[in-house]
Amino acid sequence: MSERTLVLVKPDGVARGLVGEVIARIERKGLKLAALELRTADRATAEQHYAEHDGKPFYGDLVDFITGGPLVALVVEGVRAIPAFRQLAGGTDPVEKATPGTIRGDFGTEVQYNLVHGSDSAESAEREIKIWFPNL
Ligand code: DAT
Ligand code: MG
Repeated sequence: MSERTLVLVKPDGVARGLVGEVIARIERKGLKLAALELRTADRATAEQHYAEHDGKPFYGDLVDFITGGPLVALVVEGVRAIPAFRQLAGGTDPVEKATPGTIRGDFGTEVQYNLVHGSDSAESAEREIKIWFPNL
C-alpha cells in the first residue's frame, strides 16, 4: 500500500550540491515526489520537527545546524516509502552505521552532518508532513 514520508535534504546536503543526487536515488528506487520546497527553517519549525530530541546533549547544535541555511523539504510517496527511504539514507552515523551504497554512507563522515532526514514511522511521517506542508 502506498504511503508518504517526510524527507529533508539538510543544509549540509544543499551546500554540497547533493540535492539532485538525493532526488535521483529516490526516483530510481521507484518512489514519487508529492511535494518539494527549498526553504530556510525557522527555529519554531526545527524545534517541532526535532521535539523528540529536546533535552539531549546534541539538541541545541542540531537546531542551530538545521536552521543555519537553506534545506529542501520533500514529501515522498510510494509503496513502503517510509522504510524504503530510511534504507536509502543509511544509519544515523555515516561511518559507523551507514554502509557504502547509502546516501549517508557514500557522502557523510560526521553524525551531525548526515545530509538527509527521513521519517521513522507512520506516526512520525504524519506529524512531520503537517509541520512542513500544513496545506498538503
Ligand atoms: P535519524 O536522523 O537517523 O532518524 P535520530 O532521529 O536519532 O537519527 O537523530 C536526529 C539527528 O540528530 C541525526 O540525524 C543527527 C543528530 N544526532 C543524532 N545523534 C547524535 C549524536 N550523538 N551527536 C550529534 N548529533 C546527533
Ligand atoms: Mg530520527
